[in-house]
Amino acid sequence: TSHTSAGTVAWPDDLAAGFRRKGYWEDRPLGSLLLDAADRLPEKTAVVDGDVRLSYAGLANRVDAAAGRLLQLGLKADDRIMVQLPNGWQFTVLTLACFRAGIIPVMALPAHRRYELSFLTELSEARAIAVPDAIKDFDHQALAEELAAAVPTLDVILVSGAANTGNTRLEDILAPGTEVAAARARLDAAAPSADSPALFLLSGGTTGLPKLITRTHNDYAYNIRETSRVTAVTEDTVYLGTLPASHNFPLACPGILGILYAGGRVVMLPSPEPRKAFATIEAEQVTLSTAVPAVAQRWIEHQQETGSGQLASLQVLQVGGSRLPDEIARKVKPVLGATLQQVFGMAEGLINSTRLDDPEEVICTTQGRPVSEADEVRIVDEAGMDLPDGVPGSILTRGPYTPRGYYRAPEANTRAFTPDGWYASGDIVERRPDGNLIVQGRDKDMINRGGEKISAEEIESLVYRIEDVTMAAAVSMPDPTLGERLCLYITVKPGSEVTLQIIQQLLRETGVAAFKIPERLVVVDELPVTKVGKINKKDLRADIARRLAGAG
Ligand code: J2J
Repeated sequence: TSHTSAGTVAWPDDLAAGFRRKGYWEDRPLGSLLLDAADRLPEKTAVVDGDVRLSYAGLANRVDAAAGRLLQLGLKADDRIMVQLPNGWQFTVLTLACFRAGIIPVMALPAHRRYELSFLTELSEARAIAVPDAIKDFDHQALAEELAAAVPTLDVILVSGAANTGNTRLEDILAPGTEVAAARARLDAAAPSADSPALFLLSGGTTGLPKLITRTHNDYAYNIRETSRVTAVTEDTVYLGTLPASHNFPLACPGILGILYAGGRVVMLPSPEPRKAFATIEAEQVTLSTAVPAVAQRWIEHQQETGSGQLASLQVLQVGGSRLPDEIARKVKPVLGATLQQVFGMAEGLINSTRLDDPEEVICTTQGRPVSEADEVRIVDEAGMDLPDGVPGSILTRGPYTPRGYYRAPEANTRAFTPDGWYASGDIVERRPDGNLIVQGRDKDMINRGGEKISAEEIESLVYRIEDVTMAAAVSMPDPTLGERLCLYITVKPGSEVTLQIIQQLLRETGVAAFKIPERLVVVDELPVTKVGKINKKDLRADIARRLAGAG
């Protein structure tokens, strides 16, 4: 039987009972859990965003007041709200307010555009959306209005900054309240079940359409506790979050939520640009931060160029999201002065990491091991047979914070999950005899552009909208800064011409996130195929690597 809302796949009852018995699931909703520190440390600073500094008492007050106002707007528990906000205090207060009220945030990225947002709004049947008024020259508010006109369920638009008539100013919703104790008591009395969905994360995506991952209060709280433990988070931790906060890694591994749970301080920046990030690390005495390999590399280069003393407080730098080359890993401690923690995680659950006291060899050459004793990991061959240590194969995983299926995606579920609940992430992994994992590659059709995931199928299906394109294949090409970029191979109708500009223009007009737009086009007479008649992407990846090497 399912304890969670329709469309989600619950853990089998006997397993859920075991998770409770062993203390993995504590049956406390995230909203109250994350505000525990407000009782212990009311005066301590919880969130810093530029000039804004919120104490724990101030945060708790705003969160409860905001939860009350969201309910007054007509939203109710289990309703969905699209959250597309840059890193800032508003993101944090709104997310916690949603947890308090049982309203489910759908964690969209600031980079998403009409294509992704309309799909996600429809899939989640979102009733509300929270956006900034504009970022740079992109009018997020206008897009939200367009979505509300097109999607029947969507009728509440919350705007951070200058709200148009008819929309609600997000900062008004997130303002402090006056009757603190009463607001708290009301919310406590109506708290959501810890088995219910707390949030929707976006899948890195291998299928044609984006997928949503339901994370429950129970499973996400456990994710936060275990990652906080292995990263040694305490009240004294000062965390700098510069990656988009709606990603699982900076949100909860241990991230913003882990640091608030421990009573530490969260400092938010909308970008990892090194000058600003380093100045902030010094000003706030940051002890922990999170990077993708491309950002770690930029920070290393910036530090080598400037020789700044700004990083003295930084104790740990977590790096993950894509494979960190060993030679960059080896520079982290000597150049940045921080202990490297490699993290191989996924929004679908399983988090692996190196431990802070691991030998340097483990820290610099592996992606670590599962954070929880309850994580099950198998490395299997193509027939699903277990492989011995040292032999790379496909990773399968199950556990108390790895859900059993995507939201409303029965077909994707049959491909990504085995009948007995193992999630196949599509990564090719070697397990060493000491238990540490090394990510050797992947057998999923995805491009990992500096940690941002792009589904090849999604891009190809959009490119087929161009009449003159007869075949299309999106593949990764090697890139010295981002690791991979997106290259598109096509064949076209005889006599027709399709250029990179035409394709980029189409995707821009479709409203696809900029990071998914192909950066190089190769037009060929014929695409190579495998023995079973599928496009041979291995050959294409080799071909573009050869072309790039030749050009360089
Ligand atoms: C190689 N590939 C990696 C690594 C993720 C922590 C850290 C990362 C994510 C994340 C996350 C990798 N080396 N160190 O959610 O909490 C690739 C794998 C994986 C996919 C998941 C977290 N770390 N990857 O990246 O859901 O291919 O989560 O299956 O965005 O990223 O992507 P995503």
